[in-house]
Amino acid sequence: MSEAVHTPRVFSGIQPSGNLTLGNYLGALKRFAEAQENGIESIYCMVDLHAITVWQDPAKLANATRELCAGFIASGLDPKKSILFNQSQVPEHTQMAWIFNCVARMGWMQRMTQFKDKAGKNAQNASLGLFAYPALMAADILTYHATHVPVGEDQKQHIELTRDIAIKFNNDYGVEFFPVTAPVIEGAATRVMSLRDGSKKMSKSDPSDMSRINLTDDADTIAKKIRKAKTDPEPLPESVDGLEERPEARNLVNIYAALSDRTVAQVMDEMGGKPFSEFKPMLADLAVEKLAPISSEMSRLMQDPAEIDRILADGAQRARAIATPILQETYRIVGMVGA
Ligand code: AQP
Repeated sequence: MSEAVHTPRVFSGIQPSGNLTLGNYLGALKRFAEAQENGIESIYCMVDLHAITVWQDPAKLANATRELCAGFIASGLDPKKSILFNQSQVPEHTQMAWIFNCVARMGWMQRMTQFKDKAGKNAQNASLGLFAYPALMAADILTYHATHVPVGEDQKQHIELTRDIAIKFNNDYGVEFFPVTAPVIEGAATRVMSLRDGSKKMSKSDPSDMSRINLTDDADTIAKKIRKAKTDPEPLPESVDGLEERPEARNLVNIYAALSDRTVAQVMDEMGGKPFSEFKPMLADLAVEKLAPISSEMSRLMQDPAEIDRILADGAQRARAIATPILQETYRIVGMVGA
């Protein structure tokens, strides 16, 4: 299967499963906005159907979906240049997901670390949807023949599964239909870690609010969370190598680098040797400077939910115009009468 036959197209999604975090911003939203001017058609989805793989309060889910859309726009995504919509308004995703449920193998799904992490010790009680999640994610991507998927490091395994599904479908049916999608994992903060535990990723659903910075946090809260972030007692090392065995220090330096659009080496040239009592306030100031305008733009946009709904409906219509013929052709390849 040659990727060259497919026109470049970007797809990525975010779950409306809580407040957007600094991890979502640096690992996803900021990079989406930066890529906007590259001329490649880009489709961004609020994946509400993924969110309900774990329990979501219905009223909160609707609000989180609108807030996520506001977060995309406040981060710099222009809904005229990119397609922004929520997944449940485009039924082709779930239709395609069923086909992929029949392509993916149980053994592949059982290897997914995100399922193991989220299901925890009580896997028997996890939803079937949580287990099937990666097949729906493959459908999200491949229903648009997307060639590039910008994501954080945590999603790499799911993109590899998407590639396996595309390759198996193409082989099974003797076609060259689905592209073999490439993950795009770039930048200094592709894996932002929890502020309380440098071995865990920063996550919307972490029970501790102190573990993350939310895009809606005010300046005082951001400063407090950074001040209280877990670190070791040593000052910052003199060079990048010295960060190796120090996950919490490395995390804060990565965040500083990503927020200031510099490399980790450049940050270390300036900050190397500083104690945390000096570095943390500088990081807090930078985080407030970069996040406060996003947060206030999000609250402004949230004052007009009808306008957000209109943007999502318009995006869904444009998304369907791409998805419908690809699903139809998939059905035809599989042998569905009437397709
Ligand atoms: N900590 C992170 N560092 C870098 N990138 C991250 N992303 C998420 N957390 C980090 C990236 O954000 C995009 C959307 O992720 P998602 O919300 O769809 O799913 P997730 O990875 O499961 O994110 P959360 O915050 O951990 O949500 P919950 O807690 O609901 O599961 C993806 O590109 C992801 O890589």
